[in-house]
Amino acid sequence: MAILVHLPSFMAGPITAALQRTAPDIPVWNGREAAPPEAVEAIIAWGLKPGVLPTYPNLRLVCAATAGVDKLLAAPDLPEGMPVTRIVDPGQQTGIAHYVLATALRHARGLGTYAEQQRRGEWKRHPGRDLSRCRVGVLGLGEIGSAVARMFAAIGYPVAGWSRSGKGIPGVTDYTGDEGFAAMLSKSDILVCALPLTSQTNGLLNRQTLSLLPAGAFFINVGRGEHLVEADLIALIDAGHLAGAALDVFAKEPPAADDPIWNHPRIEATPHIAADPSYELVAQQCVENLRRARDGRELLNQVDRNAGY
Ligand code: OXD
Repeated sequence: MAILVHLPSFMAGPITAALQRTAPDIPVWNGREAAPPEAVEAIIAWGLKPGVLPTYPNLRLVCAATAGVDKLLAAPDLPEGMPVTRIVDPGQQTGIAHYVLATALRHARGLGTYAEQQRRGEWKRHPGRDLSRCRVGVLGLGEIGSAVARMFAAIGYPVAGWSRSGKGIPGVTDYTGDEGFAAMLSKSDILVCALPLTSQTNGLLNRQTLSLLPAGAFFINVGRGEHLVEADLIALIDAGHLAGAALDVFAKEPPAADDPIWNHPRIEATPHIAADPSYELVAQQCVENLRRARDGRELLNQVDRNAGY
C-alpha cells in the first residue's frame, strides 16, 4: 500500500523526500507512471484531471499539499464520500501575513513613489498619511485571514474582517452577510482577499463591488485569482478610482504572455509565493491521516466538501 505524489515538479521532489523521511515503511511514488494502481491508498495533489481518480481502486484519501482545495474539489470524478484533507500550517499563515503586510506598508508609506523619485534623482517629501486613512478590510477570517488581521491590528492599523459569522478577534471589527460586505468595502482603504474559492466567492471582486471601495484604495489578493475579475480591477485603477494592487494569485498561473498585469505600473505581481506550507508538515499530516484512515479514526483538517473549504 502506497502514497502517490501527483504535484507540480517544484513541490513533488521535496514532498516525496519528506514523505520518505517521515514514513520509511510506506512506499511513495513520485508521479503516476510507475505507481501500481492497486497499491495507491492516498494521493497528494494540487488538482486532478478527469480520469485520474478512477484509476485507483483502493484509494482511501485525497490530500491537498496546500491550504486551498478548490482545484481538488473541482475534480468531476471525486467519489462521493472520499475524504479530502488540506494543510493547516501556522508558519505558512505567518508567512502570508508578512507578505500582505510588506505590500500594504510599501503602499501606505509611499515607498513605490520614493523609489520612482530616486531613479529620477528627485528629493521630494510628501505629507505622511494618517493611520485613520489606512483602514484595512480583510475578506475571509479563516486561519490565513485571521493571521493577517491580527498582524495589522498589532501594529496599530484600524482593521475589519468579513466572515460568515464573525470571529471576535480583539482589535478587529466584524462584518457579516451581504450588507456587511458592502459596508466593510466602503471603509477599506486597503482590501485584502484571503477567502477560499467556492461557487459563492468566484468573481466576487468585480467592477460593481470594487467600486464600493473608497477612492484611492489598494487591493491585495492572496486568495485565488478567480475571486477577481482582473479586467475590472485594471479598469478601476486606470480610471483613477483605485491606487493599485498587489496580486500573488491568478486565474491562470502563470498568466498569459499578453496579460496586462505584466506591464501595469500600478500592479505588483508575484508568482504565488506569499508563503508555501512546510513540506515536512505536508508529509507528516498526510502520513498521519493515512494511518487514521486505515484505523477508521477522525482525520486531521478534513475539508467540508459542501462548504468547499
Ligand atoms: C494555497 C497554498 O492554497 O499555497 O494556495 O497553500
